[in-house]
Amino acid sequence: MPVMEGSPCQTLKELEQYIVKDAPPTVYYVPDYITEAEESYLLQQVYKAPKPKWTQLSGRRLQNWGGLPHPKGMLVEKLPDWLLHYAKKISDLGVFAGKTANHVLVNEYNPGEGIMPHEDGPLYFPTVTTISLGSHTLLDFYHPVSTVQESVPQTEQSRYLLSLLVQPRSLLVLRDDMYTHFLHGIQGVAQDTLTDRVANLCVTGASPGDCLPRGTRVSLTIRHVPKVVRATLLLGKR
Ligand SMILES: O=C(O)CCC(=O)C(=O)O
Repeated sequence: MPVMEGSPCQTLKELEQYIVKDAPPTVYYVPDYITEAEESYLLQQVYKAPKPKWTQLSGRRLQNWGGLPHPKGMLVEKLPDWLLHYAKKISDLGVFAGKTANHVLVNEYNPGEGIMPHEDGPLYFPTVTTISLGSHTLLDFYHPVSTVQESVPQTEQSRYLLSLLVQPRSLLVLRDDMYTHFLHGIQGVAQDTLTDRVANLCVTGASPGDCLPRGTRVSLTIRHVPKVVRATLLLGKR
């Protein structure tokens, strides 16, 4: 790493201090997990990637690193050093049950962009860790659509659970029900008005009623894909 690092927590025990108590199990939110110098360095690396590395989707663009997760196993591609460093550092917290993260999605959202409510699904170890760069966002959580017939139609509004204010340079860790049961998404808006439903508000220095204009946010979503196939196996050993 070419820049001075910040390390507010290095063990699972230290991570426990950052549990968001007003959310269902389990959310860890670590403000200033990285320094401004690390943030600039990571943004430089993201924007140094060759153009074809980007995939444009409606509402965001992304880079996929590590391989494409697949039910039959992900064909592993080594992470570049700048991502491997953080994959190892976060894995050393013990959040992937002793395994090392081998997959990173880089998402870029301009103001007004977002991602539909979704689950991350069974191809990943059920923990997601996210470093945010460049701007805040509001990550919203929803109850899944109920399969029992309800008397009133279910809407995104009626399924809404809570939000998390995710600030630049923070680390967010979601596991347990917050990973496996609830859906998460980001509204495609250009500014966020905070409410008392933001579960980590007290550690962000923000208040209900605050209106935060969004800038361009880049998220590094760092995960472990347990089922992998290696190129040497596919090609056969000589
Ligand atoms: O950008 C984020 O923080 C969320 C990304 C996400 O939900 C995903 O890549 O599945």
